[in-house]
Amino acid sequence: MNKWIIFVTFVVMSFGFVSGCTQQQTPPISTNTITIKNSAFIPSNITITAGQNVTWLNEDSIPHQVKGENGLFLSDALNNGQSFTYWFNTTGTYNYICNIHPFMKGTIIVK
Ligand SMILES: [Cu+2]
Repeated sequence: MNKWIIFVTFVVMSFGFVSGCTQQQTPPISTNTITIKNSAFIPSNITITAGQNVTWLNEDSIPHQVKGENGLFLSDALNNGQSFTYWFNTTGTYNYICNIHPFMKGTIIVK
């Protein structure tokens, strides 16, 4: 009986350990980072290779929200220190803005 309880406890703990690991997945490795600072995307124009991703990192003191042209992608409102990553698998020119401050503009060229 005691062995059975120990076994069940072990299984439950193992399961908790595994699910704990899956919840602590590290963010995907970013190949290209655009910093948001002083209400601007830096750099505002970048060229990447198809299949790469872009991460926008908000280092500004106010929230920003990245929005692709034609609604291709839309981040949450990013507070300071938060980031958004999008994969570009198809070549083309992608314009985007900040949904909160539409005067903030950028372009990603995917080759
Ligand atoms: Cu903004």
